[in-house]
Amino acid sequence: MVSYSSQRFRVLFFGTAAIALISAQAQTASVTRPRIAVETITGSQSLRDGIEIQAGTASLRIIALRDDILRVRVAPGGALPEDASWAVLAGPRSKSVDVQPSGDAASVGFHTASLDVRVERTPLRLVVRDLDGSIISADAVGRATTFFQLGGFSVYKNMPTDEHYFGLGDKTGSFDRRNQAYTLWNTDIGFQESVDPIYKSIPFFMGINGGRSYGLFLDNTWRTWFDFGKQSRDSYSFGAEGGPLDYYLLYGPSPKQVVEGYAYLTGTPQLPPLWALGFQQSRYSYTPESKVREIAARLRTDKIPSDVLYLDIDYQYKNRPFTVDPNTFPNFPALVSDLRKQHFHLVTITDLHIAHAPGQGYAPYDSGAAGDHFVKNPDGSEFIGVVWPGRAVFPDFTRAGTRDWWGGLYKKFVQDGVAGFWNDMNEPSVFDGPGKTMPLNSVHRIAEAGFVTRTATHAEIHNIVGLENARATYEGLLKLRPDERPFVLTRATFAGGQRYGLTWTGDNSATWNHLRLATQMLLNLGLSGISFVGDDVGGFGSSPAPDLLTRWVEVGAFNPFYRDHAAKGTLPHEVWVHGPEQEAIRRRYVETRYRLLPYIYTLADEASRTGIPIMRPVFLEFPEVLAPSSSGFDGLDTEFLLGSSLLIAPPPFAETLDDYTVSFPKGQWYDFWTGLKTATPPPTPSIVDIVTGTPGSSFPAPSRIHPVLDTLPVYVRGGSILPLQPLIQSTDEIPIGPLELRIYPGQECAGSLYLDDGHTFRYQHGEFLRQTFTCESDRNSVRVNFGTRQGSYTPWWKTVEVVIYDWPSTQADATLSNNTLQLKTSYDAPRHALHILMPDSAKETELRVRTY
Ligand code: MIG
Repeated sequence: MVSYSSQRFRVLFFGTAAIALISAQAQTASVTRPRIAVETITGSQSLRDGIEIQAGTASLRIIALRDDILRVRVAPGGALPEDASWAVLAGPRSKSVDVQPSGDAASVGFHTASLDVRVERTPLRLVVRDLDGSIISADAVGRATTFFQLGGFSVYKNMPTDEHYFGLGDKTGSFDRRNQAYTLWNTDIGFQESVDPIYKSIPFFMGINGGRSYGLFLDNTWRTWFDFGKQSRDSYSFGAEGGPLDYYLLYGPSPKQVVEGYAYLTGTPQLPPLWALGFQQSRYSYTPESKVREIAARLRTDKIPSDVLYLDIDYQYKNRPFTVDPNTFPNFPALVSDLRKQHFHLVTITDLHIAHAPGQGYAPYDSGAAGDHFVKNPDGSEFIGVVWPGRAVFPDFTRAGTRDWWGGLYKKFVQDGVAGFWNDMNEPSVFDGPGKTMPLNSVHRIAEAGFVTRTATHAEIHNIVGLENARATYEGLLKLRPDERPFVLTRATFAGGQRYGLTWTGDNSATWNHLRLATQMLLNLGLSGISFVGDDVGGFGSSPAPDLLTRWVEVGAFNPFYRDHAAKGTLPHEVWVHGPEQEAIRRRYVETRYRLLPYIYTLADEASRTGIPIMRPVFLEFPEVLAPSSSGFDGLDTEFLLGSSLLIAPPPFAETLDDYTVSFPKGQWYDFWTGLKTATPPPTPSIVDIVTGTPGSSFPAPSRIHPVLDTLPVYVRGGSILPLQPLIQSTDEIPIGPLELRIYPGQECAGSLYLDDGHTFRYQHGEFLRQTFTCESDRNSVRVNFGTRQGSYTPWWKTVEVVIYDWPSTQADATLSNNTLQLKTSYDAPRHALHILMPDSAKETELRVRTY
């Protein structure tokens, strides 16, 4: 019998009409389709770069894109479906490496330079090992591991007892995804702690087990699901309601390598403008114009460093995207330019729902209808759904021409000087639609390089609407302002969304639990390729108590995207609203953020080149904290790292006054605020401890902390070199004074610095500054090496103030390798810190400091 599904793939060759017919059938006839289990190998052929396998009517193809990345495609019929992707870049999909075929009576497969890939013949099981023979990933035992049913599929894999799972974007629930199950279906919902699904779908996760990590990315845009041990204790599983079974296995072994492999496939984030890393103030909604001016003025007079203000939907005329209400914002261009003079960048919201307003002179509708850019009903008419403007239509972002048209809608706003744009409601949210979105049989018409030109139901496209909406905005802005880095903030997205801008976690609430939850959500987003992420500081829904807002402003200062935002109807929650005492604390954290911008921007550059997130779980830098023997490491889901140097340890239950424990990863740590070393680390573990894996033996003693509202515990890894700048009130301001380089002696002491003009693409043509630093120290001396500077960008500083922590005495001899002069030093005794002022140098220089 030829299965229904294999017919479905065969008809691909007959063009779009047949596809439309079959997919229409797929929605009605699914119940009658048989289940096809992929159970026994019936044939196989080695390929230069992998293997092709037949299993009854089903077929499998496993290709080694790199020695450490496999692509696995399985189809219920003989032909694989269309090779196209919204998430994986065409480059990596088209490259592959030579493999060495292998096989025996029990299995067929191949080796790459880092993996041993075998498919056991019966029952059919894919087992991937490293070259030491340790299993990285294996299909489940004792059950059918892959089957097709009802137009979709399910895959079951082994779930070792000690394996941990991370990723899937900003899903709620616990940090480690183990023992939880998730649905990926972009949904507009004011979420709570265990609400699923929410706004984004990123079908990528990482498994970590005994120091070995791998990633699995399911490249499928339909409604998908992941189950890490809810359905079955010994296996995890994933599947989709339709579309191709097409997944990638990425080998580490370190978690960082997995993250980099995922960025190789789906792209690294764009380097945002520097101002996007500054403090941002928003509200639903600041209106009228005078309110916006008042907020801007207050930020400046209160000296709250800040860079961005937002206009939420109420600045629009009748909530129509790409309009401005002439009553409340009568002189919009003047507002934008006045704010700019006060060093504010303005970001305006532009939702995707275009008001259905034919014949009213509303150009977005008229031009969109003329260009046939809107999603259709099955009968060919425009799909209309109710959202903020009332009845609205929805651009079909799967059409390159539609994205182009959409991008052009920004022209006037860009001319007026609006700096960035905010794409909300792009799940898409439809107030009167089934499941608060559009019907699943709404019709998209894919017209896109790399894809067969065809229709697709909303069931297939739903999860990528936000991704392609953000892309349309991003690419449109690039066209309108080719030498400015676009700023796009999107709520919904899919795998690969990092290519088109920033995202936030959506409608959180002003509760302590949401502040706590945000950390795991942002960490998991970062592990899912999206580095530039934040939450609504203070909580979107309801009004935060003073202490809660203060804590939130403190923690947010160390998150990548830092924006205070609140819902309509809540009390104001700008930093000053609870009086001068609270404001003073909050100001100190915003100021710290600005002083740290050289470090944070350096991390942004690293993220844009490698995909390594700015905000990192402790295990990304210290995978051993997940080892079974380290069960003593608390704080995995509440502590986080900013880059590799800063450890942030918010109180896990900050609403209480209880002491709590800060767990330190291995090495020496310093208090960021005092510069003092934390309690001496315990002696190096004995060989007996190591062999028996005594819990916690490789970590310094944890610290008991009493939570104090004005202090967020932040620590610096010994061996760090941190660049800081003098305080500025916005990123427009050129800092006055020396660059500060803080040296925290310790093992493998190093740091780096990246700088450019902060907003153009000239950095891609050499106009940047990159420098690395190393240091070596012993009891009596520290040597700091300043590497040769790369790039042609001229920095703002003329002098460098080096601060060496843990310095033992007032006495110091400081000289440079290229100069015999004694440098001026001063000693900050309470902080054990030696300050040295030295001239800036672009050439390799060594600073030598001795005590006598
Ligand atoms: O239905 O534009 O998540 O940040 O303030 C609410 C108004 C629509 C939801 C966004 C929120 C924004 C709000 N929007």
